[in-house]
Amino acid sequence: MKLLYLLPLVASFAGALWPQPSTYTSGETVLWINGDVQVTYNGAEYKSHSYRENATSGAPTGDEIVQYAIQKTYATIFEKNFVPWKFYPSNSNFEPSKSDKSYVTALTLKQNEADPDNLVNALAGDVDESYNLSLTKEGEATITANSSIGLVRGLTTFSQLFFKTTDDCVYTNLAPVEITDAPKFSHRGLNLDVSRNFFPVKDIKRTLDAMAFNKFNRFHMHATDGQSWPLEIPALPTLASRGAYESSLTYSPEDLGELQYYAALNGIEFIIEIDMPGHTSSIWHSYPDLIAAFNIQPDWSTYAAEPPSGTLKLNSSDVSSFLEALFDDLLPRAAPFSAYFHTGGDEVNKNAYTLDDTVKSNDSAILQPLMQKFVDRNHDQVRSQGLVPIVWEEMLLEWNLTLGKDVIVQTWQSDQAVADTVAKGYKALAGNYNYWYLDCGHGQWLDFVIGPSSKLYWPYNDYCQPLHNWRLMYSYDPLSGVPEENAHLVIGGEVHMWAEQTDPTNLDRNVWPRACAAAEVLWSGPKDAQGQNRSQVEASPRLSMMRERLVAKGVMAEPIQMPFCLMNGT
Ligand code: CP6
Repeated sequence: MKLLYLLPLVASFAGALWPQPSTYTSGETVLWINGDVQVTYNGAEYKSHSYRENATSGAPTGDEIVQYAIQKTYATIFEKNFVPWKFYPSNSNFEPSKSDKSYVTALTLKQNEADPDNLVNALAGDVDESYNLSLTKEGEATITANSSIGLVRGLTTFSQLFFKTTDDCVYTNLAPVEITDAPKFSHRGLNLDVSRNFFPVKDIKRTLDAMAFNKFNRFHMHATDGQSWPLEIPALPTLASRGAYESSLTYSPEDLGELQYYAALNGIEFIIEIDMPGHTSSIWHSYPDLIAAFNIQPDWSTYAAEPPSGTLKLNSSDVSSFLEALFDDLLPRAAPFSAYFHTGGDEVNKNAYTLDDTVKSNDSAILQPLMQKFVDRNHDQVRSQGLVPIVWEEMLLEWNLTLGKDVIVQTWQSDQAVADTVAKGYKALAGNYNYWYLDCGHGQWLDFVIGPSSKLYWPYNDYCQPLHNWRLMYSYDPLSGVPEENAHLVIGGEVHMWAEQTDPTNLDRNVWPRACAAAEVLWSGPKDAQGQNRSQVEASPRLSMMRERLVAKGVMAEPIQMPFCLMNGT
């Protein structure tokens, strides 16, 4: 037996789990596995899966989530696990001998406690995701956990113990295995902007698959923004029919429900954001009277962070009625799949209100109480559906709003913002844009060309230095600068896929494997078992292995190095 994180690189290829468990010991005994393995789930033999693939109402039960995870573990192990030729010397015969085979005979899943009442909703609280996993040399595998989600996380780890031979047999060479594991942070999220570019349901489902494989547990859908409104709101049908890029590029209630249900099956809470009052110019196409400072050219940047400028008016009863109708429609559909609802609040440019006929001022003394009323109205309605509001950091730190103590503040501009948020007693999400913005990956320059005559240049890339490779993302500490006594208020963080230059053609390679780096920071913690910063040298070959597993699952994660670098002994 050996402690994996103490080993040199070559040996760590053997047990490439991602994210790294809290404690992990393994051996070198080979065990094969096939469909004869007897699976027992809470005392009953598991024969075939029984869960709803999709549901027209409500979230899956804990039992369905585990049954789905068992089936997915089968699929991963028997259909998709990769052949690890990239990790052995060229043309070597690295596969275990097939004479005298021992097998994994039993996989026993035991849940020690009953799930909370509404499991998916309770994901937002403290659903216990810890688990223990053991695999004896004799081939007895056992996963124990306190919740269904814990069993799911354990099954994900279990699937990463196996490899496929070139002739499609499946084995592990790591027995005996002993793992105890629990996440460092309870909120481990990925934010996908589906407004700047549209992402079909199948691309988002693939992203959710890859997220679950990395033990992410929050999908944040940045559902609307200034450039398009893809989210269908049946009570306000013109929002999407006029605001979407094209009539087919929308999420119907059925599409949204399918995504929410799929996320829940994978143990992922689905958080919807309607960003406001800024980032709303796409509403202008259906409700022009609600929007101020729409698409001011050429100096949009006086009024907004991105073209087209435009903001919801700040002192308008028509805006209030509109928001009430919007939330009445959407919140009841959000609530079964999340405890949260994100009301935005980033990058509001005060100058826009000089052109707002209900305000006609950019004076903070006038604007601040109006913004307070605006946010209070929204948050009261969010709470009336049993949801907890999330806001971007500006609402607290720039506008100095008085927020309810339940509100979660999503920071993005600095480490100081995390420290300031928790110093005020609020729960914070981390995700500093200098580290965890996935859009800053490939040297993009955004050249907005708006209309035939105006060539507008937005120096977006200035924010992206240095470019965000996985090592930079891996070096981010969500607790940096946060005093020990406030650390418990940092409930986790999110990586962000802003989609100005990302669409389905490059989604996978823009997100993966860099988001894996954040997943490990959030699950395993920013420090290693010795309290040191995580070693990028240790992580690098392990991340390459994870990347191979993602590719085997059909996720087009980009390579972080060539196979030559991983082939020991070449
Ligand atoms: N869109 C929205 C964006 C950004 C934000 N909100 C953003 C800001 C700066 C950078 C990247 C993205 N594109 N709605 C900020 C939260 Cl560098």
